[in-house]
Amino acid sequence: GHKFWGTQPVPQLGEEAPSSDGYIEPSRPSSELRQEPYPLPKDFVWSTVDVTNDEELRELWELLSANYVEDDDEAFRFQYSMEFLRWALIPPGYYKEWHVAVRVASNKKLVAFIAGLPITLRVRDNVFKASEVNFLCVHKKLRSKRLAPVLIKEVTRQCNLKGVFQALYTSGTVLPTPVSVCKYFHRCLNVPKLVAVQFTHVPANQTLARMKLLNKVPEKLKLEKDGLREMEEKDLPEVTALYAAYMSRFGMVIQLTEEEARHQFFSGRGEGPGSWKKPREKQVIWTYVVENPQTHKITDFVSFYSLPSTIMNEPKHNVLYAAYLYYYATDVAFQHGADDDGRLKRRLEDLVGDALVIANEAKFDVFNCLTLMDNPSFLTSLRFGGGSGLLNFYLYNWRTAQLAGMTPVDGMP
Ligand code: YNC
Ligand code: MG
Repeated sequence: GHKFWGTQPVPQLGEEAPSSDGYIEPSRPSSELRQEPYPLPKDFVWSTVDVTNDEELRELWELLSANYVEDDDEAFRFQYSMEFLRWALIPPGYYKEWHVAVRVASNKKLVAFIAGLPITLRVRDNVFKASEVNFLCVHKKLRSKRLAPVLIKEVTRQCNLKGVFQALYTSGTVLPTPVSVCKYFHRCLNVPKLVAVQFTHVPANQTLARMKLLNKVPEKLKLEKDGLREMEEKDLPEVTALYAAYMSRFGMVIQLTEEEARHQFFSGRGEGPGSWKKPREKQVIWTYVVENPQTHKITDFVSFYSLPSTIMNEPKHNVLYAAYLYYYATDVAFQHGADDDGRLKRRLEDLVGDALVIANEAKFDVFNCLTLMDNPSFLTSLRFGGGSGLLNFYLYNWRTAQLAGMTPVDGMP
């Protein structure tokens, strides 16, 4: 059983599909909310991490670098950069109270963390304020002491105090109860390195040379003639509108205002624009648009982010440089019949194919994505291979029927 999750407003395992969508517990006025933090084991104190302060940001980076998510074989561990953490944790309207930390009382050492981020979420027909919960981490030496439930309750209390009673979160761990499950797919870019660090292996009927050849990425962009270039600030209104229109295809979507879109697609960018060719070190979030050369309309955009992993127990290589497909959109989706005659699929192959060209040019080792949005349509043709990892999506205090990997919801009520 789930001693903690069994007490929380989440659908319990084996529960029937709900007949209608809605909250599990009603929102409460602040006068009815608990005003004091939850008790911590002695020797520990509540704190926050101020990620606008470089020293505190470094403390968080150190905690996560040594203790955050690892793969099942304990071969790789996420290594979020400080720039990434700063970008991820301070979107417009963020609350410093939602960056919940636990420190050792005596020396103030940071030993646990959880973050909530304000979002506007649409689940099928309902739009509501929610908290996106991420970066839950307990130091390895403090594991299995039931600290995680205390962190979760405290971040929930902090969200409630700001009038937010729903949350979205993802985890590799299976908990009550996923609203959707996605599988990780990987596109090998640097084949020799990926084989050397055992991220992948040469199949029995193949050679390394053959595998390299099969995974060779073109040097030229498919959509350059159509106006593919790095996103600029002036593109924001069009990118925001294109994002909203494209995302209306899916059953569960984070809605973005123009300011939020600026943060998600533009602020994490380093210098630029210049050539589409950039070194990997330059930025966290990479966003490209297609500007029609005649009409100057933005017809497409594609983005990915840089999230390296530490390679454990491997003498020659220490870091796996991974790019993750983020959001994209194309106005081909709104052309009559494009879904049916393969036009949308071909456009996405070109658009995401160009993201592969850019990531490869920037010397990323691998390009990852999940089976959400329209991703399943281009995985095979762009030579992504299925990985062993799954990512479960969860909603806190919201009931809805399962979503199919966030693919378009057919027969939506
Ligand atoms: C997890 N990932 O089931 P039961 S993902 C949620 N998410 O409770 P203890 C988790 N719950 O089953 P440990 C969880 N992992 O008895 C475990 N749990 O009911 C549950 N790993 O607690 C678990 N980061 O403290 C069990 O376990 C209870 O010491 C056991 O700590 C867990 O960020 C953890 O994978 C994950 O740092 C902190 O293992 C630790 O093992 C660790 O004895 C490496 O806890 C890093 C890692 C998780 C990444 C993520 C999303 C987190 C979502 C949390 C839920 C948010 C709910 C919404 C709140 C806001 C609501 C509003 C408004
Ligand atoms: Mg614990």
